[in-house]
Amino acid sequence: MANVLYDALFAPHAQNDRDFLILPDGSTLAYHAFVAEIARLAGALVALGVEPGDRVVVQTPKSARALALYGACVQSGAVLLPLNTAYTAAEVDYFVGDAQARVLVCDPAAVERLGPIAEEHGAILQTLDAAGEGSLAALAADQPARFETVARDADDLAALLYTSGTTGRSKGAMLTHANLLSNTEVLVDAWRFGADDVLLHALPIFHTHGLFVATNISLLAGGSMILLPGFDLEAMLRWLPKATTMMGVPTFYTRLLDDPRLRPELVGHFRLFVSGSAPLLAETHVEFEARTGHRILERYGMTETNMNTSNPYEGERRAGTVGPPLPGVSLRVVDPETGAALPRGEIGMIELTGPNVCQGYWRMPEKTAEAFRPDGYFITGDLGCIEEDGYVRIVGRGKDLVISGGFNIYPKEVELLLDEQPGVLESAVIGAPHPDLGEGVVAVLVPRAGASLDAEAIAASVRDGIARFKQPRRYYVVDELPRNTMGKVQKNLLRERFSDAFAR
Ligand code: MCA
Ligand code: AMP
Repeated sequence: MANVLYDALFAPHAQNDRDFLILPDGSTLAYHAFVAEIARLAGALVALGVEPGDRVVVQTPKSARALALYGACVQSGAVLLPLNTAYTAAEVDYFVGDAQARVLVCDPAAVERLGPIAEEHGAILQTLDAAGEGSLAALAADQPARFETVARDADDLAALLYTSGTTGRSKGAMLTHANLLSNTEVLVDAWRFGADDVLLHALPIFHTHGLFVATNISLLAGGSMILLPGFDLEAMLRWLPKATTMMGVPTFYTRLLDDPRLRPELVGHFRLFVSGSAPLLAETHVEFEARTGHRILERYGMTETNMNTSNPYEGERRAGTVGPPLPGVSLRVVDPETGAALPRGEIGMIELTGPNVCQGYWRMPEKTAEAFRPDGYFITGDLGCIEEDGYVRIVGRGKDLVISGGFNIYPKEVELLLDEQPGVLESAVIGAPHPDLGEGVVAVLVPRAGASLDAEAIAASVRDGIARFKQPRRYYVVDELPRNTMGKVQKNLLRERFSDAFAR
């Protein structure tokens, strides 16, 4: 039976003897073995009662089996909901409840924290650890290496990826089989991926970049991936000579540049370096070329839209731009107030449409309606312009968002928590330039009359509420927040004032 994504990405490899994964200890996993593992995991999901369309929430360390679990969700018709491993129990609670998960897969070390959450929401708890072992692995081991693929159409959901809103709760972007496959096909072609490519994979597998862009492209092209648990500089330097391509957030590149061992000999054989998820400074682009001879290919994407634009493989990779729209993507820049299209060169809101754009937000029709124009264009919240020759330049964000090391932090969520702290009248959370992470999280606090604030005590008390990467790394106390005549906090003034919060 037809299953759009499975048939394109996984089924063709059922008899493929070539290596798909190269693991940190040097061992390899052949394509056919990966497909068999997917079948066993799909059998395990069905044995647990998973039915087509059910949500499977996964918060596990990165491993070959965790990656196979993505394939298993596709093959069994389930909807994968991957979660950042840094999320606290309170955060996981929301996702499991909102998505009405059938299964929650977590690290065995998290069972005590997450067991009650699974129980409360009627989800079945399973485990997978960093070695890919756990109750789900044990269940899968008893399943056959073949699984009757569940039929899924182009418009059926493959994944729910949550992104926070500028106000209020996190929203699940509904990604269909067609959304994911169409983008993969375009990127394999645009970036010339082939079966001889070896991709150095150090990104997390709970976000689009590591999960869909890197993995789906490798699968469709039939290439292999060196699957590292995360970004470790020594491991990167060890593995770079064995790879031909790498995808990373800008922090990957600045960290490599900070090491004198990044020399042309190390990467002379490389075919392609891709950067995305956060702005790559033009100086990083220039410095990387000077040090290695490679021009990083920068592209622009979003959880809701997959990849939208890309600098060309052949042709000029222009520093400070994200390149023209990818084939099939129609992109325009409009006046944020009126929605009127702006001429080339003028800065406004970036809006786009194409087969890559998600179907809206899970069970939030009003949020979906707000995110799209009546003619179907998705409002990205990013500000930019289209240069005369079609290259897109992102110049800022119309949405209140901090991107730190490629992770998104929505200030509102942090501010709500800070405002609850004793002695705090109000707060503003901003991003300040950070030498390693691009932006770092800064909290500006206003005390209640007569109160004196203890930043350390406040930092300690927000610790269990939100993931570590969202927690402010600098606290400042001010008498009042700057406001415009409408009473809105002028964060641009705060960003200027605290721009050196993380100065080297
Ligand atoms: C780790 N920490 C962070 C971050 N990561 N703090 C702020 N921002 C971060 N991104 C904190 C930890 O809590 C810890 O704090 C300390 O830093 C060290 O943790 P560790 O895990 O050792 O950090 P790391 O391994 O050095 O990780 C940094 C990293 C990682 C390599 C930049 O965050 C990363 O892999 N980021 C990639 C994110 C990504 O894939 N984004 C794509 C999403 P403490 O020591 O105080 O406890 S966007 C997307 O998918 C769209 C569609 C797109 O366009 O691609
Ligand atoms: P997310 O919702 O986590 O997928 O983050 C998407 C956001 O990351 C976009 O809306 C942009 O603000 C930002 N982003 C992604 N790629 C780039 C890039 N190459 N340059 C600048 N910003 C980027």
